[in-house]
Amino acid sequence: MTTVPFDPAFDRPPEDASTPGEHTIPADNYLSNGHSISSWLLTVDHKRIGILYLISITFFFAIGGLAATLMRLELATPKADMFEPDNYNKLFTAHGVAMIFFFLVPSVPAVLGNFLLPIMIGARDLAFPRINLLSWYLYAIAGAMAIVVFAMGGVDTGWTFYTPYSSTFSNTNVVLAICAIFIAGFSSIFTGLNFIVTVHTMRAPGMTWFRMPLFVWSNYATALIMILGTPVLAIAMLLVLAERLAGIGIFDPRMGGDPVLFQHLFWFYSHPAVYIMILPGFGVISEVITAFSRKKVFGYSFIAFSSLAIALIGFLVWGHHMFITGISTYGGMVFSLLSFLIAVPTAIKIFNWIATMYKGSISLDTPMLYALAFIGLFLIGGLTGLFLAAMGMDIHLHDTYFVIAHFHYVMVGGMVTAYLAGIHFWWPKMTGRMYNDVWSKISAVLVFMGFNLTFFPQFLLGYLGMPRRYAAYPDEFQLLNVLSSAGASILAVGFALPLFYLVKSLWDGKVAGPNPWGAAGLEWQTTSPPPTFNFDETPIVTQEAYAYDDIRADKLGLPRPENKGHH
Ligand code: HEM
Ligand SMILES: [Cu+2]
Repeated sequence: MTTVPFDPAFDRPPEDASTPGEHTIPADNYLSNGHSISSWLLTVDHKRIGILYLISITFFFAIGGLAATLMRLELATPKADMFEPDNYNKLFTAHGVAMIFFFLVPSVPAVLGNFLLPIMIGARDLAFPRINLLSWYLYAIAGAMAIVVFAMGGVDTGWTFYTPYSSTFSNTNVVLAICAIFIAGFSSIFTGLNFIVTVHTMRAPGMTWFRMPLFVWSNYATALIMILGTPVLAIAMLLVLAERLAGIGIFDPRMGGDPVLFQHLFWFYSHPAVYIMILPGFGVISEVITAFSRKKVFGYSFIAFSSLAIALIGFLVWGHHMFITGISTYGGMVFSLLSFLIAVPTAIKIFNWIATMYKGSISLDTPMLYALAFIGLFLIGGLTGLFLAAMGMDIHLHDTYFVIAHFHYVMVGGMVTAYLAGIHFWWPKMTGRMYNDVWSKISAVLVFMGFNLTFFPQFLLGYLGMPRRYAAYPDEFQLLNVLSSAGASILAVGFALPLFYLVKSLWDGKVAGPNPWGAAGLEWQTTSPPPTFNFDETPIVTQEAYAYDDIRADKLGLPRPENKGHH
């Protein structure tokens, strides 16, 4: 491979790109195309639907965040002094339901995936624009039902709805909550379907499978899980309804049922679903790391195939949530081994991102700060998953704060951080404007510090034996709990800040121009914000993804380095 000399003009984002006056917002763009309420609520433009999701999931993030704040306040002292234990149960259920089903599952796919996937493959829209709108309406109806449930006093089963409590004993509004989750599930099935058909049928000329950006690959793998896994959740939920309303004896042992059956069905969806809640984040990180290292991604096909491998193996490990339910020791061993196996494709990704940065020309803009935070935090989350996957260890740690810390490191340290990386990376594309650089960096640092202070002590608490889901605890756990609550306040500030400077940028942000980061990828070749049909002419793709060496060579008037990768 010929080498191309380092060029500072290329290797740093062009300073002038965001100078006012250099660029203007294009008169014809998807935002200027209609300002009435109905032009939004009846839109079939994937970009507008992405924005509808952005607003609605932010709302649920705030609700889930409010519940979390109240929990951390309660846990600042050992006694249950703010909430009765049963109200505390409702609080963590509201937190889990809002965050998982109404924020994290739709976050990257429904907002960034909707907005970017068609543009990244050079398409005018998703394959089924009306079904895309239907997905959002299903989400909105389900969300409204969830709000009604919370307003009517909430549910106390936990987000996992374990039987026989949910099917027989709980006195709260389980029926409506389950209906809400059932409907939200269909929203996600339709989104997955749309992504799969779009990737198969709508790629621009020259956009071969192995030229697709890794963000598209990861959303494709996610879509597979959405359409294969979510129906199982829907059925499990229907069975709980049937049991609750008609008492037909699926989960109740008195009628020949088996309560553990529910856990099998629930985790058969919900373990793969944790990959719905991380794979799209992996995609964001692949894009951000390459763009801010100015280097072609290392091991493109390994990253692409590892997403598919994770989607596949993810369906084989659900039993690691059930080691203490009395499954057979041999069953447990198999689930344990398979869970170790899934760490392999995950580790491949981390290795490849680090190799991508190696000898890259790195610039520490806000999206990159979030991406670097992601790598560190997700690594801790993933590795502690292996502790839990070791059966003997899990018997000690199951249902303790160690588990809470593990999944928050992957879900918040991982996916939420990736979501923020993505929002900060593509915000100029979505809105045409840059946000405040200083404030965004401050918020990235606050999120990182606040996050670690909140959740690291929870590993220790769990190891020391503090169980999850209680409003009160013995005095000796107070110090670590106070640290955690203090961290949560910092984290809350870190999460609230973007709301202000991002919204403010809509009025006074510098005009971004088509490609403020100097990044590769079709989305940077159209205007910011893009026109309604994304491109004035259908793009013809002649290069691999992330051809930073080619871009640099073109810029310096040198011959392009020979491509040794895919075609
Ligand atoms: C490296 C791969 C991973 C392994 C081996 C792993 C392993 C485990 C194990 C064994 C448990 C059960 C602990 C227990 O209840 O005793 C668990 C819980 C959990 N993990 Fe992971 N995990 C991994 C990655 C992830 C990812 C990527 C996510 C989400 C993005 C995630 C989210 C969760 C959640 C939500 C729970 C607990 C659910 C609950 O009981 O409420 N994990 N993990
Ligand atoms: Cu799992």
